[in-house]
Amino acid sequence: VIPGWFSEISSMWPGEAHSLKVEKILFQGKSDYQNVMVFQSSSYGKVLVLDGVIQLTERDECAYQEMITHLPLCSIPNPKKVLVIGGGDGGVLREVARHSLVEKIDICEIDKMVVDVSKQFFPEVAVGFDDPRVALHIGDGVAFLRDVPTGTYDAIIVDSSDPIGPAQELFEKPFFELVAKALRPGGVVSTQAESIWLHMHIIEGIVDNCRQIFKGSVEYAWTSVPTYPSGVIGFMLCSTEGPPVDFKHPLNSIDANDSNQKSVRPLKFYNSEIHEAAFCLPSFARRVIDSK
Ligand code: AAT
Repeated sequence: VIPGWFSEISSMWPGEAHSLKVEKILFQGKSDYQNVMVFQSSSYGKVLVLDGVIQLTERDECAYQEMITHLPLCSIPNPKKVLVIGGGDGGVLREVARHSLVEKIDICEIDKMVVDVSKQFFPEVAVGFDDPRVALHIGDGVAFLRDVPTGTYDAIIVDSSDPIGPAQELFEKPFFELVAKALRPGGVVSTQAESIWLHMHIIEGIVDNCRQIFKGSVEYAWTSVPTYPSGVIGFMLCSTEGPPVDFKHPLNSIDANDSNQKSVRPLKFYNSEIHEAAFCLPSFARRVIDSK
């Protein structure tokens, strides 16, 4: 450990640890679920850390939040009801809110401290909570889904932490079954699905489960996030049986209906070209995913 630097050390990426220089620690607390820390870094702005793992930095959060949201929402004609699981920083809400056809946005985050700390230290991310369509539920995503009536949502976005800690169940088969049940026919889900460089075994398991459960499309996409382990992170995109969904060819252009969001910054990362490119996989990953 280098004094004055934060190093992200975890058994999920043994033998490597990305480091950021710390200017100042701004918050440290322990919630019922995890250790919560915010620090000012010298090169990536403020950083939110849960149990020693980076959840977002001001500089590169766009690459994750915009992609996990617009990949699913730009792939269906008129998303109206959207559920976010996790995502207590509000960044995914900010992105969902750009879609003017959306009428209702539920969010189920397990840890109220994440929400409070984000509102205090990350106003440009937590701005997502200000949208009048948003309803916040504090609780476990699995328990929340059990009570959702069949076919409620057009889209579900699972912005979850890694499968060590409170998010473990969000990577397991029973959770994906609940997600499928909560979606309307032809509804879509997008989930945080780890790194092709580090977690091919986890991805293989997710793909296997999803092919059994989602009878529409099942695809893996990825993006570049310099402060996430290995610098990349992926998403599982699936649709339920019903009107077919072609994730690789977006049919909604977000840029067109973005203009009514004057208070929110313009898109930094997402566009239709990068949407299509996100589904191109290196051969080693393509082989594993197609073999499932
Ligand atoms: N948008 C920032 C990126 C995240 S945040 C993940 C969120 O999921 C956290 O706020 C965490 O409290 C919440 N969470 C964890 N488990 C559950 C659960 N069971 N139900 C509801 N919310 C949950 C993800 C960063 C990925 C990091 C990659 N290394």
